[in-house]
Amino acid sequence: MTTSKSNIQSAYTLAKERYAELGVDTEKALAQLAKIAISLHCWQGDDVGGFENSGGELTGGIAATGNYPGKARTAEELRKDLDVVYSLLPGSHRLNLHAIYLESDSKVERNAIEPKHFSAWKDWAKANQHGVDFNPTCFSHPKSADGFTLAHRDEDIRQFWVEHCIASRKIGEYFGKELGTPAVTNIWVPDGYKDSPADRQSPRRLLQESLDLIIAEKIDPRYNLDAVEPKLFGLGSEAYVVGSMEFYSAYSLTRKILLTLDSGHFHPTETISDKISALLIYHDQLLLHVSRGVRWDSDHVVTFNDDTQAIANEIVRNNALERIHIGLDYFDASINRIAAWTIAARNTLRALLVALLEPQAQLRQYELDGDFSSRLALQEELKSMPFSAVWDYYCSTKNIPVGMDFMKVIKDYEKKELSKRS
Ligand code: RNT
Ligand code: ZN
Repeated sequence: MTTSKSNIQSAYTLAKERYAELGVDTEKALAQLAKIAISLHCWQGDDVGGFENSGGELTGGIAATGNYPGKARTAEELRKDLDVVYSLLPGSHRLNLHAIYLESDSKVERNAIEPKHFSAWKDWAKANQHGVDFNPTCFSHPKSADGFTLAHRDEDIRQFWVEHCIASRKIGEYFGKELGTPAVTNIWVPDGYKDSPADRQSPRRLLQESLDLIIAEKIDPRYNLDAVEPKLFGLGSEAYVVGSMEFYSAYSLTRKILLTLDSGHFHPTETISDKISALLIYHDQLLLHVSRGVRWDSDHVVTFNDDTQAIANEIVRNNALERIHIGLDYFDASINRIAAWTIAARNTLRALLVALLEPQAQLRQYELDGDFSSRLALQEELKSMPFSAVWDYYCSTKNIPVGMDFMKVIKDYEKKELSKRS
């Protein structure tokens, strides 16, 4: 089934000419693509379990369904799995870590986490040239059991989570310093109500107060960038989420921090792609959690669909590759977890490539001329341009498996490694 090198090369030569006819330089597009780092979310590898060894279940209104065998049980296994994923992706990519992925011989409270608990991650990231991003874990914990954390009415509980988030920013700073690339530390809290609250504003005021305490200490943006992530609803917070889009949009803008857009966090027909151009007028930088919402779930594996393409198009059309941090966020336990990571990351990169191959000048000219028929015609023609020949060539030049070949590597690894895990 393997595609021969010469077929890849000749398909590319033809594709290059087809794109050149449209005024698109495929080599330039590939050079730009090679510079993009996607941040892989560590939590796909073990169903958002983490290594606190508390045996606690996943809470916070998110859920990983499925019981596919072979999930990582230790940080070492998770790193091993990630190595396989990175080996199947062209380019050099980042890792997005959650606080519960710390390593320690004894129990460490969330508000007492320190850089030293992440030194093995740092060594591995350094050795493999991965930048690292970070997240406080404000869920799956007794102090979040009633669904509230930073917006809790109890001051002690709020304070606990404030301390956890401050500690997390310091870990972000540590990674940034050690690795020479800033960590984006993203705060997402589950706080919300299943049913209609009597008072929608007080929790939001508390959240604002807590966040202000968290970001009070300035950290050099060369090392750490702060981000906040809104959401519309979760399991058990269907009627009300404290950290809504309006709340965080205004918060992040007034505090000059990053806003995170998760594609699964809006109304089912609402897309994040259309928000990008508007937000970039006001925000220096954004963080994306590329995901796929399906009915009640906001975290399915990213496919190569219209939504993913529209997100990639907007990043490229707004010339924002330097201003938008691209992370993935989903958790699927029903298929091989390494395949879940790889398929979605490859899809995201492929969508970015298609975006980079767009004849922007021509499309804009049609628009300025009021020739919307040609604009539509070209947009539709582009959908069947031979971008896959460019993608295959790109993978092949980077010595990355082409086509379904990456699944062979995953199947082998499953047999050799994953099947031995209970
Ligand atoms: C939850 C948010 C958040 C989490 C991770 C695990 O709805 O999307 O980003 O998925 O922090
Ligand atoms: Zn998210």
